[in-house]
Amino acid sequence: MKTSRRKFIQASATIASLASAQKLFSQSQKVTKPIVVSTWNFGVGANAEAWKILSKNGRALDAVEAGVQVPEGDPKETSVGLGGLPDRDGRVTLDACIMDENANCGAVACLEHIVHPISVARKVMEKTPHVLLVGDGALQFALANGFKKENLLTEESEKAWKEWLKKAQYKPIANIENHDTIGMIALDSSQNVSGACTTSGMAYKIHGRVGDSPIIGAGLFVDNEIGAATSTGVGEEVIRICGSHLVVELMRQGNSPQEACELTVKRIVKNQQEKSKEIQVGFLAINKNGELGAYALQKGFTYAVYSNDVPNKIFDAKSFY
Ligand code: SD4
Repeated sequence: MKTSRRKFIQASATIASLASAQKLFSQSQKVTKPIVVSTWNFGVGANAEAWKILSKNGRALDAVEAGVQVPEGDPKETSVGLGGLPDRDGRVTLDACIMDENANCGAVACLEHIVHPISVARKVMEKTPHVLLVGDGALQFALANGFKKENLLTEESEKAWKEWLKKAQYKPIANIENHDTIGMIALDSSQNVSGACTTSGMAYKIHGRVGDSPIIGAGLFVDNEIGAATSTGVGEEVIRICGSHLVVELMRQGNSPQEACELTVKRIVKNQQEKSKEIQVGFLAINKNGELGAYALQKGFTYAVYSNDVPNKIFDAKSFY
């Protein structure tokens, strides 16, 4: 009796979620493809580069790689690539991942000396049977694939680290830099979705610490049937809930990207009532209709949008607190 009732409930739930998923795709909204969105204000420069590819009917995958290379190569951006703030030992260690419309994905974590970890991640995806390479193995792989070994610690970042050493307290302050990890997701004119995420991670972390950004399902997730999501903020809290995967699965169940981002942030609040008041985490999502969602724990999370209707503008995400 109990079993058949459970089966009935399960069947009804499946029918309900199928119905809402269909509702999502039968909405007669204007599809504003191509579209590219990325986290924080520096998303504008990155979007502009991605748009060069998308506007010529290029592939979303190529667009997101080219886009996030912009902050990676900018020594003034202290949270991504060259010029990223180091770990507590003064070492710049980078995390990145990339995912395409066929669920192919590649990632590197704790990679040193390479300006464009996103392109190493793409090589992992395309040239190896693996998804994630870390540390020295990732570096050796990069060098074997023609990447150049460089010093990523700029004078400014070294100075900031030496200042930090005076107290040596690891205490991330929400939004303090107002430009952190770049997560970028795009829908191209062939209706394919891809994403990229790259960062130097939390400044002054323990050497070897890896955040959410290179973890498929945490910092980034793409499902070409549904859409994509990416995250920024304190990566530990995103990993704990498989954040970006959760956003995409909530969209699959019929939620809009906005609703999905809000439900995901609320999951963090539910799990970490006290801690969630102090830290920042933000999610950004798009679905196959070109609809957007963005939501964060705290005020101050911004994102940049570029489409035919929105010429590369910065928006403020709504927040829980
Ligand atoms: C990390 N999520 O390493 C990254 C850092 C970040 O805003 O996005 N900071 O946890």
